[in-house]
Amino acid sequence: MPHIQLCYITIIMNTVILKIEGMNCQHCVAAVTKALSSVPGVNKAEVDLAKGSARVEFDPAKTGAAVLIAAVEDQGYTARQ
Ligand SMILES: [Cu+2]
Repeated sequence: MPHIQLCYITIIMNTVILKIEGMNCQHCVAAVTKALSSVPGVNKAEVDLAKGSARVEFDPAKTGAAVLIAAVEDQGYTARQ
């Protein structure tokens, strides 16, 4: 019988909702989504124009809310948790 060892790597994702001010069209949504998605450790970023918010799923070992906020503010928008 072959011995098969399975190795499970568990990554626990955190989710944060950011309030974003300054978005007024789909171009803004695309810019914010791209900025958030480019942060190392971000798994998923969903930006909602109507609500003025972003839901970001990230690996807390690699990044955090402050980094995400900085990435959004780099694009000229205001973000807070
Ligand atoms: Cu815009």
